[in-house]
Amino acid sequence: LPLFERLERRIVDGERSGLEADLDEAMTEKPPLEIINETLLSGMKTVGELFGSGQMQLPFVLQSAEVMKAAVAHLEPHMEKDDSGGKGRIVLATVKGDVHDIGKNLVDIILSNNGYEVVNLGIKQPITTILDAAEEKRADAIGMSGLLVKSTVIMRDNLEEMNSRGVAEKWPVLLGGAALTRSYVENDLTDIYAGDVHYARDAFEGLRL
Ligand code: B1M
Repeated sequence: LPLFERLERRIVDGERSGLEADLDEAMTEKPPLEIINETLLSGMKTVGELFGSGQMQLPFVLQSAEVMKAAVAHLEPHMEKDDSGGKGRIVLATVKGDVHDIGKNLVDIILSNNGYEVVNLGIKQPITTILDAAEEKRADAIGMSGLLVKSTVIMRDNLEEMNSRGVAEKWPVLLGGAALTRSYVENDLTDIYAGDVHYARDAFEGLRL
């Protein structure tokens, strides 16, 4: 297969050996972020479709996710950087009950490389932990990621909790993840929280917001 098709295939097949060499070659043709956006994410999309339609079993999805993570880790040092952290600080987490973290970690990379300081709490984070960290780190914003439909409900609960704690003035909230839609966030969630709530379709929209 040609290089970029081969790379995409590696994600779908969860094929790790030779990955770094292919990525190095790819970087002679395209910047790392373009490789992620155009090639690797396209592979993950196929994985999602295969899994969703019952043509791929969970252990193979996990393998694909691991190859995706290894690829991003290999590309990350080659990205253009403003890692001053001077633009502001955001606490980032995947919400309670949800283990998906590839998207969240991409958001971390994009923000960190563009002058923001990111406190990445990891996966399955209850709102109390998120708020404690935001308080302790004196964060300027909170970002929540979630890919399960169930996570969209958790986000709603989290915003309710934040509202009842009266923290709306302190923390604007950025929400993202495949199960969310712009209309759900803008129609159903913005009224729950007296502070700003924004939906980001991808990491770049997150950065812009
Ligand atoms: Co899971 N999974 N998974 N999975 N998985 C989905 C989400 C699913 C849609 C697959 C499917 O059925 N087609 C489905 C959810 C269905 C639903 O809720 N209705 C699903 C399921 C069912 C499950 C399990 C329940 C399966 C099981 O156990 N039976 C289980 C859940 C466990 C749990 O969370 N409690 C599970 C487990 C897993 C793996 C562990 C195997 C693995 C995750 C590994 C990992 O993340 N470390 C996995 C994977 C890889 C997927 C799919 C295939 C790919 C997700 C991914 O990484 N995409 C996924 C299919 C899909 O999403 N369509 C699926 C690439 C990533 C870059 O995209 O995270 O959307 P994404 O991020 C994007 C944007 O959304 C945005 O920016 C990114 C791009 O720039 N974004 C933000 C994300 N967060 C943001 C935050 C922001 C801003 C933007 O600001 C804060």
